Parts: sequence; C-alpha cells; structure tokens
Amino acid sequence: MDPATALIILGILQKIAVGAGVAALLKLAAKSPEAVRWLRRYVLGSNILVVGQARAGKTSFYNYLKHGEFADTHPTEPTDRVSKPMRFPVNRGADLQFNVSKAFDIPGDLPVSEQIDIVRRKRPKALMIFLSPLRENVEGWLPADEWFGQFTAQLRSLLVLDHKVAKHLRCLKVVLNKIDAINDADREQLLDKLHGILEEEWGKLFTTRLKNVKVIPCTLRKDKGGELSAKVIVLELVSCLRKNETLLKP
Ligand SMILES: Nc1nc2c(ncn2[C@@H]2O[C@H](COP(=O)(O)OP(=O)(O)O)[C@@H](O)[C@H]2O)c(=O)[nH]1
Ligand SMILES: [Mg+2]
Repeated sequence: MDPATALIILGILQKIAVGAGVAALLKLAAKSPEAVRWLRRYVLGSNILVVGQARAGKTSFYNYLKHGEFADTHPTEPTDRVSKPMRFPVNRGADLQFNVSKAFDIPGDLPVSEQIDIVRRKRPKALMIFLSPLRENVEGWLPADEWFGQFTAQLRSLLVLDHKVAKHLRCLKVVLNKIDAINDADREQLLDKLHGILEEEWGKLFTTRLKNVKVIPCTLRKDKGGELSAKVIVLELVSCLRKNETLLKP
C-alpha cells in the first residue's frame, strides 16, 4: 500500500473511532448520569493529599470532606496503611464544592521521610499538613513544632530537587487542629512558632505568595465550633484550587 492510501485509510479509521467514542459517551450519559459524573471527577477533579502528625485529625478531615461528619460524632478507626485512591465530590454547601479526583489517607505515625516520599510519588495539587498541639502516646512522637520543622525542611528539599512535584503543587495549607483542647495563650504561642518555621524554611523558596501559606487553627469537634472551623478550611482549599497559581518561583 502506498503512503498516500495508508494516510487516507488512517484518517477514515480515526473518524470512525472518534464517532464511536462520542456515540458511546452519549449513550452512557443517557443511561447513567452517575457514570458521567464519575468521569468528570476523574478528569477534572483535584488530586489532594493530607499528611501530618499521628492522630492530628487527617482521617476526621477526610470524613468531613466526604460526608460532613465530625470527630466527636463519628469516631475514626486508626489508619494502618496508605488507603486506596479515594475519588469523591465535596459539597459542604454554597461555594464549598469541588471534585476530588484522587486522595489518600495515610497513617500518621509514618516517619516524616516516608510521608515526604508519599508526596513525591503522589504529586498532589493540594497538600494539607495536619498538626496537633497534644502529646500522643505513639512511637517516635514529636511536638508539633519539631515535627513541622523536619517536615518543612524535607519538603523544601523535595521541591527544589523534583520539578514535577513542584509544578503540580498549587495549594499548601497547614492546619493546627484540636485547638479546642488547649488554652488561647498556648495556641497563640504555638502558632507563632509554626509561622516562624514557615518563614525560616520557605522564605527564600516561595514567591510573595508565601503570604498565602499560613497556619490555620481548627477544631473538627462539632460541639466546640467545628462546623464553622471546618468550613473555613474547605473555603481556603477551594479558593486556592480555583486560583490555580503556581506556588514557587519559576
Ligand atoms: N479534641 C479533638 N479531637 C479530635 C479533633 N479532630 C480529631 N479528633 C480526635 O482525635 C483522634 C484521632 O483523629 P484521626 O482523624 O483518626 O487522626 P489521624 O490519625 O490524623 O487520622 C480521634 O479520636 C478523633 O476523634 C479535634 O479537632 N479536637
Ligand atoms: Mg488516620
């Protein structure tokens, strides 16, 4: 077959394939709107990852995102392994809507270096770092500021060395959870320390948009004001995802 004929045949085959694809999609849409919603989520949703200290509230936050559940009304099971990819719509009212194309719940007692390795492999668009002011009886436990210091230093190295991870990362949110369990003075002191770490570790790396990276105090207990607090976190996340700005200097 000469090349010109081959090209013509290829063109015809492509048209048939595209036509069949569109027809199949239309058929699917008519039969199963849920399947189409799934496909939209898969293609257009955001890849998010929640990392952080053991028992800081990572699983509780996913429960809130997915189902609007709170830590005090829906107790969590300990997370003993990295979850399968989760894909779900977030609808926490009015403006607080977006699609998650992929998210992973991870065990918080994983050492910092292993959590950084998960960030490297998953390349999230939004990275949430959950911290807790409370001492936990788990192996290798570190106070929030020490844990955060180690994590930010290693994340900074990762972002410098791995351009793909840096390019994908659009939102970075640090959440100091469980503030219901400490007094105001301790909370302010810890927030100051955490902001100091942010400035010190990341000041040079980030653009002026560093201003957008702040530590957000939070409680996920409904009886302690969790309803408003959790909404603030989702609002921060949604507005950041919508802006879709790169976080780092080019
Ligand atoms: N006091 C308080 N407890 C919380 C809060 N968020 C989660 N918890 C509790 O802390 C424990 C660990 O939460 P979990 O979401 O499993 O933490 P993870 O290990 O980071 O996934 C559970 O008993 C939760 O009910 C909070 O904001 N305040
Ligand atoms: Mg968990």
